[in-house]
Amino acid sequence: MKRLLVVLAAVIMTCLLPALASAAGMTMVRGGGTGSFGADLDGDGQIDGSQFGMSVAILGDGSAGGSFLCLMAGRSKILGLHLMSVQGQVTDGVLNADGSATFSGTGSVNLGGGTIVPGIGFRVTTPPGGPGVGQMQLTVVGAFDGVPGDTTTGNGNYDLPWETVRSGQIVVG
Ligand SMILES: [Ca+2]
Ligand SMILES: [Ca+2]
Repeated sequence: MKRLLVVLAAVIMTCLLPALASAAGMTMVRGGGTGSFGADLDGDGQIDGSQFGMSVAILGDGSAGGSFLCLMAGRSKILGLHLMSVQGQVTDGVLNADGSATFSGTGSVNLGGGTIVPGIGFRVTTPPGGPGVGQMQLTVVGAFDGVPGDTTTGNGNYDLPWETVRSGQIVVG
C-alpha cells in the first residue's frame, strides 16, 4: 500500500509538469484526486470511491502516451474483489465531441495481498472538471466480468460505474 501511495504521488507530480503540454497538436489529459461512485457498491454501508492520477498525451492520430493509476485505498474486498489498484501505460486515446477524452492501454491490476496481475487492458473516459463536475469511468478489459460493481455483465469486461470527482480535478486541453 505504501508503495502504491508513492506511485500515486509520482503520477500527480507528473501531472503538474507544464512542459508536457508544450508540443503542438497534442492534447493533454491531466488529473489527480479522489472520486466517488456515489453508491455503496459492495454493500458494506460505505459509499465507495477511488483515488486517481493520470497524465496522458493524446496525439490526434489515435495514439497516446502516458500513465494512469486508480487506487482503491484502505478498503479490503472492494467490490467483492481484493481489487486495490489499476496502474498502466496509455497507448491509445481520442478526444470526444463532448470535450471528454477516452484513452486505453495495458497495465497491472493489484488485487492486494501481493497478487499483481500484469498485462491487463484498461479503458478510461474522462469528462473534465473539478469536484462535482469532472467524471471518470474505468473499464478493466477482459477480466472480472460480473463481479459486484460491474455495470454491464456478460461482456467480458469489468465495467466500473461512473465516478464523480470529489477532490482534485481532471483537465483536458
Ligand atoms: Ca461500500
Ligand atoms: Ca462487464
